Amino acid sequence: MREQRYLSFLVIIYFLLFLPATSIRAQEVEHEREFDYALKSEKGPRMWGKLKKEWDACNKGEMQSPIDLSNERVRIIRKPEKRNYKLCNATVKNRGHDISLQWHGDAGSVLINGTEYPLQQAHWHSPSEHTVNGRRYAMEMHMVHLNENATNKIAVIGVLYKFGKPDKFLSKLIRNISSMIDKKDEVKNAGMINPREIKIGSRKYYRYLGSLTVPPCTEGVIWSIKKKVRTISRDQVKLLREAVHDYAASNARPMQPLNKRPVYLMAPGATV
Ligand SMILES: *[C@@H]1O[C@H](CO)[C@@H](O)[C@H](O)[C@H]1NC(C)=O
Ligand SMILES: *[C@@H]1O[C@H](CO)[C@@H](O)[C@H](O)[C@H]1NC(C)=O
Ligand SMILES: *[C@@H]1O[C@H](CO)[C@@H](O)[C@H](O)[C@H]1NC(C)=O
Ligand SMILES: CC(=O)N[C@H]1CO[C@H](CO)[C@@H](O)[C@@H]1O
Ligand SMILES: [Zn+2]
Repeated sequence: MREQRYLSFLVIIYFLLFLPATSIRAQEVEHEREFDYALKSEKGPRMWGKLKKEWDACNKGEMQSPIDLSNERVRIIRKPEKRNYKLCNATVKNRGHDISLQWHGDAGSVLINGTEYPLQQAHWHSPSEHTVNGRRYAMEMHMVHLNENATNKIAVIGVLYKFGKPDKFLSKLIRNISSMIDKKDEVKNAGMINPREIKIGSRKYYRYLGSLTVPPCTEGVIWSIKKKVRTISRDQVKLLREAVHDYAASNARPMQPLNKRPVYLMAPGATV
């Protein structure tokens, strides 16, 4: 009798102590990794469209990003792109799959074909997602703009980086990013940041219609990839890779089919 009591006591203790712990741990793992970048993983790029119904476009879409930007299929068009950015309060967030800089309030906008697209956030991918004539670069930054009233609601400006001198803008964020290594969902106040400080370089850029390069892979994204390749130091790339979770240390989505989409090289001014 005593022994039986003792046994049920043990069973109860077991349920109280261990089961909640294991189920919470399982949830955390689940929560940490909605998708990853390993080609053969069950949550890898080839499976994204099957993981959730809302992510359908990742597998079924016909105008997905990234793509290779090759000279022979680029058509030249002269059209200026106007950027009008403003000083604005920002936070740095570790999203697990990348580090993002999010502006809160009016950070200004970019004017595309007569429509204003307010700036929301910027984030980094390494190596680059887009390639130019088959060449992949060390890093690619995306500045994401959103106008919920427009037909194409999202406009992304992309900048490519090769190894060289450190990027000055990223240097300013080093302390914040270093403080959130491998801490998913960590948010740090970055203070007032003017997006104009992000050096973008040339006025020439590639323009095509694509998608977000992470789930839900939403289509109708107006892409502007700057032609000028800027530089970033090896330490900066290393830090950004260390900061995100292991499953996203390399967070570039594989190349997507072009499907006969036109790609333009926009070259305002007299020379190309
Ligand atoms: C910026 O945002 C942070 C956190 O949201 C807040 O504490 C701070 O007061 C804001 N600064 C300004 C100048 O609005
Ligand atoms: C620009 O806007 C006009 C009308 O608003 C539209 O007809 C045209 O297709 C747009 N061009 C591009 C490249 O989106
Ligand atoms: C979208 O439309 C709403 C309502 O007219 C307006 O308040 C908002 O500023 C518009 N957004 C943009 C980005 O133009
Ligand atoms: C934790 C940390 O390094 N926070 C810094 C983030 O950047 C702002 C602006 O430079 C600093 O004021 C914080 O101390
Ligand atoms: Zn991106």
